[in-house]
Amino acid sequence: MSKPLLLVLGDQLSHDLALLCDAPSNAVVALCEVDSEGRYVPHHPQKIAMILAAMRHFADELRQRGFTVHYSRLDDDDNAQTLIAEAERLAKRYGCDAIHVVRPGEWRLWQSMQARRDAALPWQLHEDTRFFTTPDDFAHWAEGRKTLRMEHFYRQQRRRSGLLMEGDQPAGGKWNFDHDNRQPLAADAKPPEPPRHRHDATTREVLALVADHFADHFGHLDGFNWPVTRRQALADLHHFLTHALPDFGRFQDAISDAEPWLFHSRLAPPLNLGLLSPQEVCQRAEQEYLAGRAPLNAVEGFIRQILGWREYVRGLYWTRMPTYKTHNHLGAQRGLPSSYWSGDTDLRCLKRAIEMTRDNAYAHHIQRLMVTGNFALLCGVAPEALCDWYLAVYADACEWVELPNTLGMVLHADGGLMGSKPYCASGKYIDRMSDHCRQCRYDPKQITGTHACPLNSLYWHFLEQHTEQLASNPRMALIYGSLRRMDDAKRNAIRQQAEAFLARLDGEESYGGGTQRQAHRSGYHQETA
Ligand code: FAD
Ligand code: DLZ
Repeated sequence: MSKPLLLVLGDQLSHDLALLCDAPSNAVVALCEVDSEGRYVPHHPQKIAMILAAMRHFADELRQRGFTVHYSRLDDDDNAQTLIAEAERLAKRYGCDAIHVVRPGEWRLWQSMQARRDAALPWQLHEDTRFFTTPDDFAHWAEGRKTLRMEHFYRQQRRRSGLLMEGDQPAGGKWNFDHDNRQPLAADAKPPEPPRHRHDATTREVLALVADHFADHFGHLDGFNWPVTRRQALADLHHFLTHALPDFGRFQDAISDAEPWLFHSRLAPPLNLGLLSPQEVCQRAEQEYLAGRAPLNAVEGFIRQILGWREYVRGLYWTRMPTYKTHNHLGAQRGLPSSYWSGDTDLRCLKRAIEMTRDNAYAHHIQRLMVTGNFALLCGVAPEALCDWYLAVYADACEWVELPNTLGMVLHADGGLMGSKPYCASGKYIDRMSDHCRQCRYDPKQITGTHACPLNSLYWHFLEQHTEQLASNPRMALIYGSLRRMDDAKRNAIRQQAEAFLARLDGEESYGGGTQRQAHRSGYHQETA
């Protein structure tokens, strides 16, 4: 009788994983802590601790449910320290004749597993059924379309799922309530404090292990408060629905100098790990609307992020890889500024986004898109360098979701497949949506001079540099009209201001052009070696 090894990865911690539901009684379930997964980019210690603690708790739950489980610990002497090698070692040890695994969240692993389908010890890959859509569903939707706009995909997702539908019409008569969702933080708004999770012996042991092994990585473990069990994740979901969802919509785009979480859910890590399902999260949010406890603009905005954006970027990733990762439409070549690791910058908005990232392994969407993302876009940071940073520093980072957001949405490197225009912005945007500029040494109203906000000259410089690629875009017509109307003296002054800033940036140590990036990525190709 066949005896399978069922490999459960660190972001597949769901009891309804297809592999576990259909497991034969002789199956051995393996969860493997391995050094290479912690280092192929220098993951934030909070992210590593969250994943390893969640894996250990999940393994205990599986044993309680009667599964035979092998758990490889990071410091086991015989640990092979890569997922492929460790799974094959365990399969041999337990006399298994095949290794089964659900589609991993990153192409590099998927590719190395696929390559072993016909090996003497064959790997068998199973579809991940924990999303609203499979990559095949997305490919079917995309077939024959000239553009792949999220908004069109999202409408189909609403119809298919029935979420926020009244018959065949969207609840409230509109698909999208975003025009109500663009307010800066009101002075009297009080974002709720996230609930604190108790660290049991398992979590404490992992925190000590990670502190010991990954002390050289960006970030720290102080205040670690990510959920590591389904029970803790459900507590976070309940807290969000009760205390933050009603204001999620109107303050969705707000940025604050002091408040890291605002009215965001913090649910991406437990969703991506599998502790929560996207279906249950969306259904619970819809319930709040139906019960009259949260307004439609908030609930629709929230559900769109999960039912729309999350599924859409996953579909793009799996249908466009591996070439997607190589796109660089704007020819960006600069290394990652060293301030992304040190937080050492005079731009208050950038400094606070990086500090919050270091302290929490979290920054909300608008910080990622319009602060760290916008600055990198305007400076021409190379996609690979920026993608590696986002993949490393956030607790929720996984390539299937990180790559389209960074390469496509932030850097416009896919040439507009994902977004019809780049999200470039000057200091004026940051001033409108945040309270950073009041505490910054730069003035968002000045374009040139020692006090001018660097984002202003960088913004015009970016537009000028990319006239060929962007000026014919109808959505950029207005801004290119303003650029054309600028007199030569002003244009020259702006160009000089931006180039002086970029020259200073190039003088600092940067990451992404060569050896430092290679060092951070060592181990990246170990699986295929
Ligand atoms: P909320 O603001 O509360 O949103 C609710 C949920 O919607 C999130 O938990 C998430 O599951 C989903 N969501 C929201 N926006 C997006 C989006 N654009 N794409 C996909 N899902 C979305 N999200 C990740 O999960 N992992 C990543 O590695 C990641 N990298 C990103 C990199 C960049 C450059 C940008 C601009 C965005 C990235 N995002 C990523 C999307 C988004 O920023 C995070 O999902 C969100 O900030 C997580 O915080 P939250 O749970 O409080 O989200
Ligand atoms: C991110 C991560 C880390 C740090 N460590 C492990 C690990 O030791 N074992 C494991 O199974 N998974 C880990 N992960 C998550 C994997 O990197 C993730 O499963 C793949 O990137 C595919 O999404």
